[in-house]
Amino acid sequence: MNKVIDLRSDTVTRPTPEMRRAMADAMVGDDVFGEDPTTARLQDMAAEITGKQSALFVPSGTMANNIAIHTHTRPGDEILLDWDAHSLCYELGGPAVLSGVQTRQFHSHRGVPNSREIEAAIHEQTLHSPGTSLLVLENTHNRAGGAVIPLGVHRELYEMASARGLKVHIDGARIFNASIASGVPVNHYGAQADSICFCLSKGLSCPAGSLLCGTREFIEAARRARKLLGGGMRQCGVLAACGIVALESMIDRLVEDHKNAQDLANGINGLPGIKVDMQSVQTNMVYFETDAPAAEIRDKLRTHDLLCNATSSNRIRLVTHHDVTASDVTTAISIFRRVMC
Ligand code: TLP
Repeated sequence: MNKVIDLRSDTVTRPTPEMRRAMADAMVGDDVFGEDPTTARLQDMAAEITGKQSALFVPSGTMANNIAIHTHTRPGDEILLDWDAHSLCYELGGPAVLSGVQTRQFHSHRGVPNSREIEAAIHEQTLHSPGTSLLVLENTHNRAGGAVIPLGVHRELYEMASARGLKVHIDGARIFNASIASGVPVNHYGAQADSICFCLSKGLSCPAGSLLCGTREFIEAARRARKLLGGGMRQCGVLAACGIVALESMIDRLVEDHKNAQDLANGINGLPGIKVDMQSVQTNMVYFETDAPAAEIRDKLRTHDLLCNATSSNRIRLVTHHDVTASDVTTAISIFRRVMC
């Protein structure tokens, strides 16, 4: 039987044998009472790695973003985010539904926003306009091809936003990919935001969980928001144990995923009906434009046991991850040749 090569997302990664052992051995308690030692340890590690005072374990990246938005804003505020932000495109209107805020969008170039454009979009609160209270950034930027926002851009945006009284939240679902690709330690990104979250359940291969990091005061408020959203978990040390393994041993290997993505992009770019924007291939994602309908190509690839994601009518996303080897990439390229040529 052929191995199914699943390039739909790095979320499909399964826990490693070491994670499964750590789950079995984890010391646990009731984390809603603050009594789960394994979760407490993971949170301490997350705070340290992001350079923040405190951290909170939450079930998903979506919840981390929504808790951050809820905690930084008041209903009726306006928040600024990229037209292609995950929070805007894939979170079911969470900012409006859960926090009562309205969004204003800005464009970015390969995921990199322009500080002047963002500043021009800020509103002071008046009798007529809602005040802008939060800027949400995403690094790496998913719909921009997994592109990395340079640290200097974060610095400029944070200085500008802080001077204008805005908070800044970084959706760092894949901040470790950004860090490995750029050589910038995660705490340097963390220093350029009021809050930052990251996911354990993507390239780091955990079954579930994200960490939201910020000041002690922010995290205390975020804990209440987590409870409100039903995200308080009880003996979640079994999940946190995987997170500890991930932070200790799964970060450096992301370089392999990045190399595999480069090889994959090089291998398929220029095949009939496929165009990859090579400059956007910076981490573990390959997005490409298709001449034929993307869904048609996706369905053909599936018949060869190659899974991918059609993200629009003529765009497909491939994501490399722990469960995809270099030899899977070679196989994937030959399947593409068979289907496209
Ligand atoms: N992204 C998923 C899908 O929802 C698109 C994926 O397969 O890439 N921020 C970013 C930048 C993300 O890419 C994701 C997940 C999230 C937040 C949400 O994380 P989860 O799925 O844990 O809620």
